[in-house]
Amino acid sequence: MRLSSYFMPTLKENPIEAQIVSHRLMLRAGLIYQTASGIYAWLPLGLRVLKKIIKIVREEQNRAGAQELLMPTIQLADLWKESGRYNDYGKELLRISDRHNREMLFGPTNEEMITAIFRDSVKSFRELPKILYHIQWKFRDELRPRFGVMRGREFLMKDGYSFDIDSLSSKRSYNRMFVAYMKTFTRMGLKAIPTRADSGPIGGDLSYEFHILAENGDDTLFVHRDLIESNWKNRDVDYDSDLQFIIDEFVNKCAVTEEKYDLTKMTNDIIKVHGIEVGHIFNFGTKYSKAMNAKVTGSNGKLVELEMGSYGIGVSRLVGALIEAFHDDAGIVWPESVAPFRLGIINLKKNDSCCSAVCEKLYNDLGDDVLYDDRDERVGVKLTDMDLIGLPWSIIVGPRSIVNDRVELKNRKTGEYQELSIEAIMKRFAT
Ligand code: 5CA
Repeated sequence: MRLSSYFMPTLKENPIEAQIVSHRLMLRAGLIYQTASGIYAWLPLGLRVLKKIIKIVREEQNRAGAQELLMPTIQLADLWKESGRYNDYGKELLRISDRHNREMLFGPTNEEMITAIFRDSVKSFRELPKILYHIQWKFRDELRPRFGVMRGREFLMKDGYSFDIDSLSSKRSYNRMFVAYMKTFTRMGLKAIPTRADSGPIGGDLSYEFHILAENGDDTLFVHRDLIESNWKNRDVDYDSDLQFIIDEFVNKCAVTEEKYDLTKMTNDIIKVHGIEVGHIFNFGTKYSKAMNAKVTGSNGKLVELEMGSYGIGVSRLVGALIEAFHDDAGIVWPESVAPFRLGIINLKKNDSCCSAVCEKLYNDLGDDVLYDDRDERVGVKLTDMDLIGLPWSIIVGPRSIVNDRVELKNRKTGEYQELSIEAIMKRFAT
């Protein structure tokens, strides 16, 4: 992409409405635009990050055996009356009606809809287990939307749902998702802490939240020191094997949300910290299948209620959480796996034909994941903007080094510059 024609409306000043650094930087770097309280448009640069996050989420869900579908955002209220949540959900639920005065709602989550789909399509235990997921916009009319995309009203979620014949098999599906979540967040460069939590309006008695530790985190947690210091490495996992031993690495050490705080279990090793909830998994047994009469025939020919779980990842929230975790005074410092572009090219002298020719060549040869700052701007502005938007690498092409066929490579994270030949650059970054 050429920056001279790219739509990237950056701001010089800090927007006063933004209270935390990720919200400030998302507005300043032109990632999002607020259209209403808690509702954002994703501008091109922000959308690229969102898509990279989606790709990782999708790959890890598929790897764990989950299958993608896509359910609508608008749901019939009747479904929610079946489960009883139409009354329970309260004002967070955006209730609407169509031209026939039929009661509808903008989905805040999809347990009811997926249960109905499954109930009407699957009749036998032979078709189990199944995990289905989608990545879809949700709406929750939050009382206090704040911190930009961190607590929005409209937000993007990956929500998955498992269907099993009995609780043992359901626990296996739950374990698969637990491990898939650890792999997903690790690939984004994040350290996620699985934290025992309340299940709230989703229901059930087994639920873990996945938290990124951050000073500005909305949630208070009590976490064992070892978990904070641990460094979980991504690894290949055989999803058909017993995954419990991986999960035990985490759940054997105490990490709880404030609601689960129990003074009698606290020791000196347990530390009070703040976290951002980026994922939440639930095993709620037959709560929805019972209420909605979702049954299959078991191996003995008798009808059994489906055992279910649900698994959420805050896809749009992750953009904010990542920035909370990765920034410095100059701006965002994206990990490579989720950076909007992997590489920037800065032309220090646009009217120097040699500099421009080298930039053009690098830009044409290095693939799609490159942002070329070909603007007629001062060098200072170009360098500042590149730091603000936080691309992991930038190639700086200036008249002095170019005479020796060399350019500078800047590492955004360390701030280090390295002079390299054009050939070496090509070798390193060609895709
Ligand atoms: N149906 C279940 C899981 S599929 C569910 O809705 N779980 S949830 O309520 O915990 O939401 C899942 C994830 O969505 C949360 O962990 C959080 O990361 C994200 N999320 C929830 N509310 C918001 C919000 N208002 N703004 C941004 N992200 C949110």
